[in-house]
Amino acid sequence: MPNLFDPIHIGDLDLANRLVMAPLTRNRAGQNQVPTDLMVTYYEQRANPATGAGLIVSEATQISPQGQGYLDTPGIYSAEQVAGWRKVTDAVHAQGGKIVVQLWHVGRISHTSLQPGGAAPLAPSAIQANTKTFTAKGFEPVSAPRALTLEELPGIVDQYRRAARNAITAGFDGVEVHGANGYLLDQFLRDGSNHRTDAYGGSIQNRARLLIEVMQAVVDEIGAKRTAIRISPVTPSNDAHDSNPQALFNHVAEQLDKLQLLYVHVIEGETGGKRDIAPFDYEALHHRVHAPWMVNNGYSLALADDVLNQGGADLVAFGRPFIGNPDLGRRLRDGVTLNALNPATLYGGGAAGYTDYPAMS
Ligand code: 8OZ
Repeated sequence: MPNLFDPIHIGDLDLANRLVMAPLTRNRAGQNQVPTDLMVTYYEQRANPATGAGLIVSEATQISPQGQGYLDTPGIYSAEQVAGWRKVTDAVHAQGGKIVVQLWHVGRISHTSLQPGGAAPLAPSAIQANTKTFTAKGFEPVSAPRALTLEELPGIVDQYRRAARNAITAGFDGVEVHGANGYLLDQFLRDGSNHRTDAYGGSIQNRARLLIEVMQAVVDEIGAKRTAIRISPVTPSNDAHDSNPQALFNHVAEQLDKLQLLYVHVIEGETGGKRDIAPFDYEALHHRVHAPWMVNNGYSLALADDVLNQGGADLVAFGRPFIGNPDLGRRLRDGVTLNALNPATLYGGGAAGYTDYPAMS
């Protein structure tokens, strides 16, 4: 059975190893939400599979202006943004690396100051989330959202489709649709945030409808071999909650299986927190999906090798450890102490705490 540093073929990609850099929001995009040269350096530092990741998942990237919910996150809906991302993907590929972009619509996790025209954020239902976001004024409660109309939903699907096309133009190896952490697609899935009475609310099938339509549209646009998804069945992030996550995600897994995706990425437990926050049978999902299976959340090298050895996953994503350690792969392989990350420079700022963490000499 494989370990973390064994190669794997997924879709049309040859990955040098199974160590994935998880998506990490760092709030360093430039004017008009365009990726900057500093971001090019940050990804380039982590891209060589001999020292860094076998695959990078980009930070969450909004598919439209309405899809933004935090200050200075990048977009992938304008030509200028696509040109900025092209520099990132060229730099990653020059290092021998691979990179997919995470496509993001925050839904209700936003603030009027970040929305076009100061409008209310969009959501399945007009229910304000009990959480905060990061705006020009610092951490602020998210704004009260308005419910999307039935007529608006095809437009949302189309935003994902166009963003996927832009991702290919920008040189990405594929896309990971952000279906996790209480953002728009997860808001539709869960009965805590979706009180709709139309074909997109009520039953599990109805609540999963938008997610599956988005996945089908992206598959139709760029192909299943370049399309992946991230889900987080039990995370309480961003006020996400559901009365029966096992039944909900068993259904989602069955629907996703039909699409023969590049991979399915699952956050086990509370995003960035406890792995055992709620009982959940992840194997029940894994058994339903034949696509490559990526796991995430609090993995050590030993835990990663265990899950790979036991056939419990094909890929393991590491998030926070990649922030302080551009050469995380080499450090794990050689048993070298990891750099600690500075929490003060996680979200926003410049090179400090971003591109200045040292690699081993
Ligand atoms: C941390 C801060 C802001 C956004 C997620 C995109 O949780 C995020 C995110 C994380 O998926």
